[in-house]
Amino acid sequence: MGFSVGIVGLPNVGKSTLFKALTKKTVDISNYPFCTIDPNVGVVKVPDERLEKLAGFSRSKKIIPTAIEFVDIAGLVKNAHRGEGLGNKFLSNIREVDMIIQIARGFESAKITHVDNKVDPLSDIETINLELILTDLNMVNNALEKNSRGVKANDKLAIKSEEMLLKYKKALENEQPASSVKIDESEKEKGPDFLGESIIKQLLTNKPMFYVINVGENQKELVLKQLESELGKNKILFIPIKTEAELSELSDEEAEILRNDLISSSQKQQIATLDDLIKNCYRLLNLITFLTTGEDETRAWTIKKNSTAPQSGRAIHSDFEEKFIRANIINWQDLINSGSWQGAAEKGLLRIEGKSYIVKDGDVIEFRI
Ligand SMILES: Nc1nc2c(ncn2[C@@H]2O[C@H](COP(=O)(O)OP(=O)(O)OP(=O)(O)O)[C@@H](O)[C@H]2O)c(=O)[nH]1
Ligand SMILES: [Mg+2]
Repeated sequence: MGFSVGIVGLPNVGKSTLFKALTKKTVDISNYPFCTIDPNVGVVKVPDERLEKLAGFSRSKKIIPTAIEFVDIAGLVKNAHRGEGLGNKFLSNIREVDMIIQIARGFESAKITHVDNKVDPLSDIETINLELILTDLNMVNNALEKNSRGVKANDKLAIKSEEMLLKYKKALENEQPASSVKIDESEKEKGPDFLGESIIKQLLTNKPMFYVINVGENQKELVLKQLESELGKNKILFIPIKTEAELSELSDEEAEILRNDLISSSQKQQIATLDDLIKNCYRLLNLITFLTTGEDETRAWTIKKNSTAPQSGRAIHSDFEEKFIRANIINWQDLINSGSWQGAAEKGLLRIEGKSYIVKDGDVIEFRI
């Protein structure tokens, strides 16, 4: 199961610099059959401190982290929704990803031109958000038109579709994202032919998104605070992308030492790292990790929150879902604290779980089929 994150923003804001820095944390792609091979797609490992510890416990020969794909999407310009600057192509690249990180420029530089000739991250964000909203509005309007014949013929599903699409049209016309529309679950499931739902799934502004402000080295704290209150604290990360790109050439330990030198302690509170960014994507996608461990390898697997044990098994192999009988499950920390599998079993910490068990983050699992 692969998840992908699109890097979106105006031209020249640091998207490719961020992409290159992220792909320094790249993984051996042969372990991830779901991955796309494309120069604009990078497969990036999800940092997880538990893996080393668990591998030490099991004396594993290999550690295989879980991964997310990042897609470097070319810069959008004003009127991209009308096809300006190859807009249609780039917007359709966004349609394919599971979530969006939107980059806005916070750094000053006389050498690097800004498309609007001013450094104003909020205005960058407004421009991009409006393009995404207008793209969605086009899509909803086209769907309404296509649907109108069914409505005229009094088709029940078409009438339902229209009701639903009109809610989205109204929000988008008010420059609100599709994600702001609240839809009752009972209104939703109308079968695969229900046009309304299939369109809504494709809307760009329905995807999870957060903002990354590419800050300069000496960014004023006050400016950051103001952005935070405008956009919402949990929707924004401040990252000095160029500095992080340079640090990504170093080992994690060296990078941490230099980062401490470069960024003052008062700023450090507000400044995020690439690892923070990756973890934030994971969180917004509602993903959790379960682990497998043995002498050959210790490995992390990505699943959606609230997956059952058989559904989780599918991350490894479809047989683990289809032929699932039971699973032996223990929290990773409990396993290490117990000193051995045997010790964990004696303490009653190693449990046998059936088909309806909901897997938790940090579960170590042995599937039985
Ligand atoms: N001074 C400074 N320059 C930066 C920073 N981040 C990126 N740059 C520079 O800005 C220029 C554009 O960066 P890119 O990463 O290529 O920008 P982009 O968003 O991918 O641009 P497009 O692909 O054209 O949309 C490059 O010359 C970078 O070195 C930064 O934090 N500070
Ligand atoms: Mg670029």
